[in-house]
Amino acid sequence: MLIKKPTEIASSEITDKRMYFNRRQFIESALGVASAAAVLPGLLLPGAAQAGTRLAGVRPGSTKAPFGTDEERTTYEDVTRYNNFYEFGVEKEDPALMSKNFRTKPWTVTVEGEVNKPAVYQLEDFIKPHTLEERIYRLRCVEAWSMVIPWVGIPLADIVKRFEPTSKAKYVEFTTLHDPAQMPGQRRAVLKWPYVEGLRIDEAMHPLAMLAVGLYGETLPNQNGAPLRLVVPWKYGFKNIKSIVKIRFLEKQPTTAWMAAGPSEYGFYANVNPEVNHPRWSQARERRIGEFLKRKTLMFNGYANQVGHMYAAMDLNKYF
Ligand SMILES: Nc1nc2c(c(=O)[nH]1)N[C@H]1C(S)=C(S)[C@@H](COP(=O)(O)O)O[C@H]1N2
Ligand SMILES: [Mo]
Repeated sequence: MLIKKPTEIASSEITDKRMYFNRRQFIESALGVASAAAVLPGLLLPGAAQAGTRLAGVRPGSTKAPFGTDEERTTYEDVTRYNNFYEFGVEKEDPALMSKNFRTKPWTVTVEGEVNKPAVYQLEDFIKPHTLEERIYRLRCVEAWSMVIPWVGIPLADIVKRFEPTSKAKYVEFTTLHDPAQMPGQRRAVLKWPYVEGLRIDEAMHPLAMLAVGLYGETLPNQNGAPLRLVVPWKYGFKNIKSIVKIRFLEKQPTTAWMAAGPSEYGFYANVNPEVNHPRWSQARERRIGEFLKRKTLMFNGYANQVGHMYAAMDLNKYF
């Protein structure tokens, strides 16, 4: 009997997600097992989405652009079961399954480099001076799917100002936790670990950029980047680095994990741009997770009026 492993099931990128999960459930029940989840102790089945803890004192979100949208929100179920988080596996359902026991307490955030106030913080102290806000943003993955997610977090500009960057600080670099014991994906050289991302300082100061600590009013589920992740809605999903332990201010542009993995495919800027295709596929359209027909991808993911000026003098074919 030929047993299909989840990795051999038709790609979840091109198969409608509901069909994909139904198919997986069908295969699991046909086999009488629940694939990896059955043999690895302590893991949840896809049926049991991991919930967060309710966040208090959140300034409520708006449905008005640019800090909100009246587009239908992607369901909590889809937001928390269809993820990219290679530290927990490369399949879309892996992060929800494999991050269940990930420890996010205690958690420290190191701020260093070109700042007057470098520091190592416990996460609670890092967050404490700020008011949490809800913002409903589109997330557009480079793989041509998208979601609408009500994030809870802090404007990144507020955090940048608090640490007082020096005049040499031209870029901000973010680093994910490196802990192969907890993050099984890091035991394989899929990417150069730890995952690193970066922004130009003016991008980091842009009012749309935020550091998220929650979604749907609750703390971030592990698979979504608990306890702290970046959200830059005008850029492809991979800029939205998860489980951040370090923020470093730099004079020179950092090399990000994806630039190192494929410099001809992933640039530093990674602005959503329907006119510049990925070398292997078109970026003109996208599938909103939960919908059937594809929609047109908008310049800067629909945030062109807000962010376009930062790139006005740049050739976006070169600085992709
Ligand atoms: N550390 C880390 N951050 C990451 C990734 C990753 O693999 N590792 N994947 C990125 C990609 S490709 C996307 S599309 C988004 C997905 O975020 P979500 O799963 O919360 O929707 O996370 C980004 N952040
Ligand atoms: Mo992505």
